[in-house]
This record gives sequence, C-alpha cells and structure tokens, in this order.
Amino acid sequence: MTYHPRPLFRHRFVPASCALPRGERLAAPAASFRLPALVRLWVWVILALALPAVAADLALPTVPKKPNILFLLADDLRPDGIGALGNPFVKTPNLDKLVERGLAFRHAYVFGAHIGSVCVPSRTMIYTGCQVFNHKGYGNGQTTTFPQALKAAGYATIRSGKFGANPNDLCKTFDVHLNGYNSEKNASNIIAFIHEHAGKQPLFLHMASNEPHDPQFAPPEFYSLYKPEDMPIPPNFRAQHPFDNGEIIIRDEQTLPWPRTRADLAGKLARYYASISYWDEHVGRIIQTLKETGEFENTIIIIAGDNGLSLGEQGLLGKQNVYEFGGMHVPLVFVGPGIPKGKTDAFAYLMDIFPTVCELTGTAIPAGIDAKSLAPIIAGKSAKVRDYAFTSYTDAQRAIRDQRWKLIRYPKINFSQLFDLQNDPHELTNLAEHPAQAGKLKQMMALLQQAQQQYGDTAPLTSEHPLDAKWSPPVKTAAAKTGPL
Ligand SMILES: [Ca+2]
Repeated sequence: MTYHPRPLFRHRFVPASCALPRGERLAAPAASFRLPALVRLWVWVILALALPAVAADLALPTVPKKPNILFLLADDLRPDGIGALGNPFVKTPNLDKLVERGLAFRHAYVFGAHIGSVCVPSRTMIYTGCQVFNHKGYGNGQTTTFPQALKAAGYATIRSGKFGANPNDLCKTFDVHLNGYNSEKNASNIIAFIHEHAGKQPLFLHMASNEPHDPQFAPPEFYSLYKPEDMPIPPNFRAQHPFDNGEIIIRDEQTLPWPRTRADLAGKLARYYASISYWDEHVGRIIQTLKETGEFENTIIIIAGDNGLSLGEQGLLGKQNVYEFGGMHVPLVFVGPGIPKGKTDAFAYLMDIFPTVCELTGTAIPAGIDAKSLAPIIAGKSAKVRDYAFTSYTDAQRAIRDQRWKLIRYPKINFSQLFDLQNDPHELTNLAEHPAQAGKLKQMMALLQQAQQQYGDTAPLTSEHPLDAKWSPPVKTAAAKTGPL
C-alpha cells in the first residue's frame, strides 16, 4: 500500500463560459507586434526573477500533507479484547472495521512496571519513549514528550481521558488535557476538537479511555449484550495461583474472592466485554466525525491498551504478573495511509508508538529515547527491530521471550518457569525442571541477564534468603474492590 497525499486542489474547475465545443481550438491572434528592445530586456529580467517562485508554487501540490493521528488507548485492554483480533465473543463492530484494514502487532508489550499501578509506568513510557530503568529520561520532565514533539511539528494536540493513576504532568504537555470520565464524554471532547481544528492544522487526537478497567463501566444496554452463561472460561483457569508471585493479594486480585469460581469469572468477563463494547460505540462516533469532516482518509489510527489483564488465567485477575495472559502483553494496531493490512510477530513495546508516529509523520525523533520506530516493519523493509521481549514487574518478576521460548524468573523465591510458547501458548507446562530442557533454561537465563545489562536493570535474579512460596488467601476478602489502580 502506498501513501497518497490528498491533493491540495481537489477539483479542476473550468467555467462553462470558457469551455469550447469539442474539436474547436482557440483561434491564433489575428495580428502580432514587437516591443521596443529596452522594454523586452526588462520583461526578461522580471520573468527570470519571478519564475523560481512560480515554480515553487506549482510544486506545492506534490508536498504530502501531514496525516492526523488518532491514538486510542484503552485502560486494561487485553490483546484478545477486540473481535477482529481473534475473539468471537466480544462485540466491537467499529474497531473491527479498523483492525481489518490495519497491521496488528501480536507480540506487543508494556516494557515493565516498578509499582502496582502498572498504568502509570506504562503511560509514562508511552509519553516519554524512555523505559523505567532509564533514570535520565523516564518521567522526569527533562525529555521531549510525545505531544511536544508533534506540537513542534505543527500539530494541534488533545488528550481526553483518564486522570487517576496517570502521569498528569506529562499529559499537560498536550495543548488540551481533559478528564472526560467515560468514553461518551471523552469522544465528545475529541469530536469538538476536530470541528474546531480540522483543516487548519494536522491533528493529534488521543483518547485515553477509562474503560474497560474495573468496575467495567457501561450503560445497561451494553451489559444486556452479554450473558454470563455464554462466557468462555480460559483453558488455563485455576481456582488459585499455585505460589506467591510477589504480588498475589494486591487490590486487583481482590476484585473477586478466592477460590476463583467459574461463575464469578463469567460475570466479570461479561462486564468486561460490555465495557469494551461501550468504548467501541464511542470510537465509532469519532470515526464518523473524521469522515464527515473529510479527515478520515488522512488519519493514522493507533489502537492499544495501556496494559493487559489476567481474567482467571493461572488463578489471577490483575496486571501485576508477566504471563502472556497477564499485565504486560497488550494489543497494538496501526491503521491508515501507508500502513499495510495484516499481522506481524515482531516484538514491540508500547513506548515504540512515539518514535513510530514521528517517523510516519516526518517528525524529528527526540534524541536519547529508548523506544524504537516500528516504521521499518510497517514499510515492509524489516521483519523486526528486536530479537526478544524483556518484561519486568517490581523486583519480584522478570521475563524474557523469543519467538518460541519464555523464561519467567521470580527472584524472591528463587523460582523459574520455562514455557515452550509455540506448543504451549497458555503456559500450562513448566519445563524449567525438565532435564531435557536444562540447556534451554541456561540459555534463556543468560539472555535475561544480557537484557538486564542492556537496560540498566540491577535487580538481583537470586535471593540469599528466599521467601516462602506458599501462600493462603486472606480470610476476609472484599469482592469488587474498585479504584484507580
Ligand atoms: Ca491500565
């Protein structure tokens, strides 16, 4: 697919009074005359001076117009949270139409989180392009932010969305930063901004939705779309996680009681999908507005979640784990002019969105950021920009994966898990203790140490005095705890 800039002049208009009947030509002048020599000389001088400017004007229609950017970031959206990404249960008609036209990164991740509110480091990395161990760049306000880079390139920028558990100081670097509280109001804020600025400047529209984060808000008509008894239960569902992963009873994990039951989980899934459908409805309103204002064909759309979420997998409910169906694995889709249709297994981080958008819009990528532009993958010039994906959660969990193997290390309990993702995508069989995989375990551990060194992660992978891996749920647990985590 090639990029076709919108022509500066949409129509070649010829007034009817100037049109000639077919086959007729303009008659030659009936007579000619010669100007005096001195006057002819002056005419040539004036023409020589004026021609370059005229030529430059004539060249204008070939200069590509900067595309608009619509960045849809949902809160706690899993990589299977959109129908067109392979989920037959969730209803997302508007997002499906976009995803079907775009390029989906199936191995996209949050780089890591140093606190339980995974949203905060994730969004900080998205807005700075710097990873959590980069103390010079991460969230300290000393680097150029994503909106600042686009603003310097001429964009009008707006963020409407979640305020809680969010780097609000960084968000203030958007021209407009609004708290819409829900998808309906966030979409309305974005729509008003489109009407105000479309056609005057390229637009950077960032909807950072509150949904589908618990309590999975949606109006009743969306809840009625899903029946708990129809909800699928994941193949790696467990009533309780088998060991203490270092963050086993945090708030997110208390949104349902222990032991997990299929009935409780089905109710939560139904609410989760309802909240996604509600978000989808209002994404549709934004798309409709872009179409009505003639901006849609010149808009690059990015669809992502700020972090993933376990929904019963391994007995977990939160994003404070590094399983594939956990907190770090996220959806990421690019759609729009110049972007091919399809899927890629290339590894990507959410923070890569920033330099990728810069490259796609001809905007300078700020120096000193850790993120990498995915534009070479989008353009089909390269199959990958990384050989592996490293993820982390506090000092309690580290993971490294390549296209087949994944190692998870729990340093506080000196425990490892090795999974063959090619044959075991649900991480059901731990091969770390399997004698036949001793070499692979050693190799992946070495790769993990290499990644730690690369990114400046100094956390130890082994404890001298390991904690007890056994755990018991609290006797008293409050169901459906809510908050901005
Ligand atoms: Ca989140």
